Amino acid sequence: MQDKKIYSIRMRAAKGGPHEKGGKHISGGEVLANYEDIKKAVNTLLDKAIMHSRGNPDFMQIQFEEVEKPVQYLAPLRIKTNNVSSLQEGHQRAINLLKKCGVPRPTIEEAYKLMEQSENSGMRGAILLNVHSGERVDNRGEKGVRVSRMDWDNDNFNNWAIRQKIPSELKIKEAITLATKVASHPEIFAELCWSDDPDYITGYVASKKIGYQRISKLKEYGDERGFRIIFVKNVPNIDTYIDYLEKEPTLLYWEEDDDT
Ligand code: WAQ
Ligand code: MG
Ligand code: MG
Repeated sequence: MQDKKIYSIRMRAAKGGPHEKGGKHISGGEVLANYEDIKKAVNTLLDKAIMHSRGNPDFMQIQFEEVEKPVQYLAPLRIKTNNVSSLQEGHQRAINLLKKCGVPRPTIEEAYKLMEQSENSGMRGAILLNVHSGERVDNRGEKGVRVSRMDWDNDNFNNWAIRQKIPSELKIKEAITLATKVASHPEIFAELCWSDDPDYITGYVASKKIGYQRISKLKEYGDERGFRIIFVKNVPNIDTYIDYLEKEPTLLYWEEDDDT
């Protein structure tokens, strides 16, 4: 008999000891799977971290747990690629897109200030910023808030990628899955992200309004600083965001009709 329960499988890897003992973040990952696919999922996560451009980890944790809440299904955000010819043009594009999402100029400046000041030995999660005041509202420090319990079936993603003329890469699948989950929260304005992998310079701005807008250059090759900033409306209880981001099980599903 087939077991219809689903499981959240999560991985984190660091170098120089575990994250909580000051180790450098190397890689993290999250997958949702049926019981019979847990082995495959663990392997995917292991592969992701064991040969990583940020270095070889000396600490790794992979854990799984049953998910009890019902899954929400979301169509992937529409994708657009903005090709830019310089770092400056990339950030200008990002700033304009954030403005389109309703993020005020001073808040965007606060976000950039925060990133410039950051030591960033490697956050593994996202920073939540109050969209109106520009203040950081999560209290997760160097850890940040890790968006979790989300996935997108490989075959469905591959079909989507072929149709969009986008490379079928795990990195892109993960980023769109995360961005779609984040953007579907009614009180989240926008997300700004670029990778902490030194060999990956494409980043994005995403929201329900503008979709997933890739920007071909948001940092220089070799730079190991990456960020994820989520611009949120001021609400009395920040835990409602954190609970949604960490816990709400979410699967993407694309149908050809979604794009017409
Ligand atoms: N939840 C919250 N924050 C995260 C998560 C997560 N699940 N995963 C990563 N982060 C944060 C963390 O602070 C990392 O330092 C930063 O984001 C970058 O993570 O071509 O690969 O996984 O369309 O390196 C975007 C462009 C790639 C893809 C982003 O980010 C494309 C990427 P990375
Ligand atoms: Mg990642
Ligand atoms: Mg990374």
